[in-house]
Amino acid sequence: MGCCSKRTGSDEVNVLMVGLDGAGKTTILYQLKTGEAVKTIPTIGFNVETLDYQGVNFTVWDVGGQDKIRVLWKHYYQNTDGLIFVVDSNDRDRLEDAAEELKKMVLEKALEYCPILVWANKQDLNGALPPGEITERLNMGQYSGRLWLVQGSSGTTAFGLKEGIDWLKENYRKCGICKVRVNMKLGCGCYICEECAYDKYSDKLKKDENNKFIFEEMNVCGCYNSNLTKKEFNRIFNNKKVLNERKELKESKEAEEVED
Ligand code: G3D
Ligand code: MG
Repeated sequence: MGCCSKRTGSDEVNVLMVGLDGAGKTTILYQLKTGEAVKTIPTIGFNVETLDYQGVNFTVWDVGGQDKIRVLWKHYYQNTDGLIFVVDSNDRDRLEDAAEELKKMVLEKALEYCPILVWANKQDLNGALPPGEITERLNMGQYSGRLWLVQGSSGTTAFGLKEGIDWLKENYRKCGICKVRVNMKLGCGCYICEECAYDKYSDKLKKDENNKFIFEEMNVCGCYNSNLTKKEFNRIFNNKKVLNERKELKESKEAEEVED
């Protein structure tokens, strides 16, 4: 094992579960709970429900029409590893509102590395839209840079709940070095953020004939698994180089302006 840590089942995962009121969050929470009472913490203007379930810490809120208190939620964002959005697949009239609320959460800076699990809930009802249609109505295609899954579920029958949690546990990642959250899995199964990869390994880089960085060693992350693809690291380093060049350009322009 090298610098990158692989996820293990014993890790704690902090998830934020949100959705419009009536989507089924509380029902899901009770469905999951293992005999212990769900702890409800009253706070100013809204309720937060929490539950620890098999190494997953759930924090649950209703969203929608509460923009004024949204600022308070930021206290809870900081340690969030995954975002769960629960949607009532039978409530066609409010799917647009749900899509809007989902987007607000996804765009939160503090949640940018979180995988997004959508529970397309109430699949037990005859009129429920299937997960594929929920995917379209929530316009999930716009989140192409993110890890997301739309999983059919039913809070009342427990259908799809385990699958969703397993997916989240599998898809939340922390950099093996600095522990920031990353959404990139390397071919070897290790995780590392761009910053650490660049800082730690840039001296091992060579440039090819097109002046692009090439990484020469297969076990760049420090593990002994040789499945790592060069393509992945080339992408990181070339992106990083472009970002650095832009930053330098901006700084030199600012310096010029100061001189003027
Ligand atoms: P919320 O916490 O997101 O606001 P709740 O939602 O868990 O309070 O659920 C709202 C209503 O939807 C509840 O019905 C609950 O029983 C129902 N519900 C939740 N999940 C499901 C599901 O998967 N299938 C079906 N059929 N119903 C579900 P009531 O009648 O108590 O308002
Ligand atoms: Mg509730």
